Amino acid sequence: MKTVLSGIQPSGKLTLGNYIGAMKNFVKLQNDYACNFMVVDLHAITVAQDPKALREQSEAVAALFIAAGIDPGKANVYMQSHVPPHAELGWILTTLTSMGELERMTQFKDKAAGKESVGAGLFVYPSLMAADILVYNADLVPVGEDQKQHLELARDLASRFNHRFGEYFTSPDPYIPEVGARIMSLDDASKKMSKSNPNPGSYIALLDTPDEIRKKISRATTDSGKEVRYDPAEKPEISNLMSIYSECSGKSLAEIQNEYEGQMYGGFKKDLAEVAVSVLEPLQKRYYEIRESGQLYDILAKGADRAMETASRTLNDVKERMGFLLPR
Ligand code: AQP
Repeated sequence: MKTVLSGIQPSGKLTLGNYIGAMKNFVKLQNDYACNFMVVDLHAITVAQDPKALREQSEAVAALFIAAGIDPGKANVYMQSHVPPHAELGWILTTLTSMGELERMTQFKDKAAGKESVGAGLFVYPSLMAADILVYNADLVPVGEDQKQHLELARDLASRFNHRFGEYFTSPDPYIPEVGARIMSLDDASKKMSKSNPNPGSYIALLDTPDEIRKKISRATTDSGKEVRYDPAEKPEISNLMSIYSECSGKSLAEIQNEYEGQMYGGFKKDLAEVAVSVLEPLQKRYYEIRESGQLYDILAKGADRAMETASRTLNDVKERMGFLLPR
């Protein structure tokens, strides 16, 4: 069975962007692949996190994985920091990464823009992400469009390692959805929807109440015209809302366009809000059940134990190939 690896940072409230771009695909893949889905807490600390908030958000992300439909009996669900080989292989791969490669990362440029001081962790984060993937020799990585460049680095590091120390790592492929790979911000369609955006009106959080969802969608910025037409270049804002509609309803963009032909934005937005609520309400119900069940830590421990078996083996093999003395 081929292997899948992906993760989500507990760096804020998960958004509909995280769900559509990543989690929906996690659920699809779990039946056909050996899946590892992590809460990537080591990545989250590349920007400052309040300890209490980090704990709460970590539990929330783990519970949302399961609420979204990931079955911990099929897929390993765990905390990245509970499997130490991630951090150790991350350091090893950092030593194989050039400054130039990291300087070219657009996500780093975006996150560092306008900041007086930027942590070194944010800069080297793509090497840690490469380690996350390579430590399981993952074949497939379901991610949103924004992670494509980081995945390219993972492929380059795999082949660099293989070239220097002998064939070992598999070259991972990205698995990016055709629609919804980049859900944009509700207040500015030139930026992606992001959980760390300081304006909560810019995103729909998976745990927003139905009324909050309705309010946010009704206030979402729309293009100056009137037509509900999919045209990301000319009508980026309405196109973004149509992508969300399509992903939440299962209807194609063409079907949605036909359905709303000749209608104004108002009616479309009202329906979109109900479609989003119909996806999120049952997910939220499951989420609160899981949080109350007291089973979360047990699920995370089992997931980490299973992941650790492969990860520690890989780390030993890597060290041996590189000339480290292994403990006897
Ligand atoms: N807007 C988005 N559209 C589609 N996919 C998205 N993803 C994130 N935002 C969108 C995908 O969600 C997965 C988890 O992302 P992450 O938490 O590791 O970090 P991120 O990509 O930096 O996501 P955020 O929400 O923007 O977090 P912050 O604000 O903390 O940086 C990834 O597969 C990502 O592609």
